[in-house]
Amino acid sequence: MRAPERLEPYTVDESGLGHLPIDAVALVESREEIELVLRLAREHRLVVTPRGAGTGMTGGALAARGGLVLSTERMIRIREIDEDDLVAVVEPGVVTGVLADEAEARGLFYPPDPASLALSTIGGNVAENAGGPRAFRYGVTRVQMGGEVLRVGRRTPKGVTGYDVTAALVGSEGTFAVTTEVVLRLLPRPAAAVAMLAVFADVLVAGRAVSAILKRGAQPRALELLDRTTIEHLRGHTPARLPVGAGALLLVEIDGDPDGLEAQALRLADACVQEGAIDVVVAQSERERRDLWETRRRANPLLKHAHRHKIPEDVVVPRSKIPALLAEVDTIAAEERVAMATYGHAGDGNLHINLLVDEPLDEDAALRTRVDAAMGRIMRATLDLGGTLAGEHGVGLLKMKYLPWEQSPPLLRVQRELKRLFDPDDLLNPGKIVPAP
Ligand code: S2G
Ligand code: ZN
Repeated sequence: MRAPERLEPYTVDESGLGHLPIDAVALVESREEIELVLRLAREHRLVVTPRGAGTGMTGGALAARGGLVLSTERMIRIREIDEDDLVAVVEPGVVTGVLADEAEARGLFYPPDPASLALSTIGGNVAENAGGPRAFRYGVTRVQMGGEVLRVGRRTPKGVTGYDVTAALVGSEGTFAVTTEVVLRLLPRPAAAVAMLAVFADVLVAGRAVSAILKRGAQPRALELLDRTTIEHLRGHTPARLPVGAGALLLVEIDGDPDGLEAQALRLADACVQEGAIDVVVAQSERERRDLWETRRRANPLLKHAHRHKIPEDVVVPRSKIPALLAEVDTIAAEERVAMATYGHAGDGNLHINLLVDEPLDEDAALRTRVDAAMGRIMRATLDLGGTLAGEHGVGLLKMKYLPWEQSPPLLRVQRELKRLFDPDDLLNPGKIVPAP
């Protein structure tokens, strides 16, 4: 497909990096077509960028060097759901939420739940290692550049045969190979789940409460933090009614057998109050619970809609360091005069610090300098607190220049060698993740 107006949607993603031009798009429908495209691309030295739904946040699906976008959006078959072995076999274009619903309809559970699950695809989730660590991935089938098929992983619950090549491929952001089939582990669907909103006057108190709640023995399946700026962007645009004047919210969810759950929820609510919550609102129905998650999932799109630029950070710190990071973010926002909204997966220590800019960045050099300085200070603060620079959005283009801040030259060299091994001609999604030496 080459008509410019039809190419346009494939030149942009959710990173805020803008439109990166391409020459054509291939809408592949089978592994054989992927093999053919990659073989021809290698013969004609054509650069290829694999793409799922383009919901990535760091430019992984953007064409850094033009060429062909290989879209798997038409590969949407759920090949198998094995209810005995708790395994699903899907094509890469299957939408995350569709698989989750299919599993749930069978009394099973596919845990990963990126906020964009209504749009994101399994192939993209695997490429970015998104969707949280709760999903156990058995293995992926990928096609390397040049069309050689590599079947890695296994269907059994356990196996350590040979090097863990699956681990190298999952999260390789489409730079090592193209996924043609994914084998995923499913879990039995928990009998019930209870979600609650703990309301705090101040985000630092909420930040401190995260590790305190977990230290009390609660094992929530999700523990999200939203700061005041995020809450005010959500207010009025979401199904759940948000408490007026909240300085921060913790969205906490537990699951398990119905009988023990109520007592567990009461203990959890009590722990939140002990740790400074001024109120705790427990969802009274499945509908209210789903509304809370729909509300949380709208943080990214609503913030993006409200500002000309929303630059999404995705850093991770030890949970005990969340308050220190939040305090540092406040200082950086004030000193660099850049508005910020912070929300995210506090239970994993993973916070999305979003820089919010309303003037055109490419027309104001002083503003660009302040924004770059703010981003750099956030990265530096994260590393100084013993953290890491990407929790689930990957590195792509957006974070590439910061990778050497966190990783040593030998480690960067190993990753360049791995890239050369899988893609010797540097034609598959080149110019991503590891900066040139
Ligand atoms: C979130 C946004 C990415 C997505 O809201 O947790 O990771 O999946 C961010 O929309
Ligand atoms: Zn996230």
